[in-house]
Amino acid sequence: MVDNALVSRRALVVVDMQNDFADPAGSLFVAGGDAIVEPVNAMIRATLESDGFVVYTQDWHPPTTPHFVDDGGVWPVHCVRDTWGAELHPGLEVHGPVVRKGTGGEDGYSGFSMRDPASGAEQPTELDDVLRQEGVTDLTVVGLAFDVCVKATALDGLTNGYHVTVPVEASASVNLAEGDHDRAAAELAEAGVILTGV
Ligand code: VGL
Ligand code: ZN
Repeated sequence: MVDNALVSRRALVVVDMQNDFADPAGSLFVAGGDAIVEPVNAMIRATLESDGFVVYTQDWHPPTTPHFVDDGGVWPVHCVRDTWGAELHPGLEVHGPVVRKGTGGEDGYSGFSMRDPASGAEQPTELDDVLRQEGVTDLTVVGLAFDVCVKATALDGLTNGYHVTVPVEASASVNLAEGDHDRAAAELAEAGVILTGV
């Protein structure tokens, strides 16, 4: 008989590798975002070759939302649903489900949950269900941006009971405020996320 507690399976969670973040012409281009497409692809292939699972998140906003600076938020307009900026980067190899977040105008920093900016109420995305159906126990979180959505997804991964690793070389930070990258790295390490490549 198999003891399920001894069976582990890894998922690669590819966060928000979308034109607005990963293309230099994108509205919220993350410096170095284009340079991680190929390293992320290599990790996607390696994960599938070792029987892991690959899942993608996609920031998917309505045209106006309190997430955007025009409507009281902090971010320039980005990843508006059904636009070029919201599409996954054309160089990204897609071999797994895509989980959208922010679809109802919520902040949606974490791939696991969406938060109403007005009420603070949180509701889950389907990510956790998808991972459990696949028997996933361990997460490697890569993509954009390290100090925003990768961080939030990794922290929620821990909360939801996964072992979480973030390879820093397969990510990049937006650094809205100077020092955000280093603060995010410290916060992740403190919480129990394994950071590699630092
Ligand atoms: C993100 C800022 C706003 C991200 C999403 O994917 O890291 N950053 N929305
Ligand atoms: Zn967003």
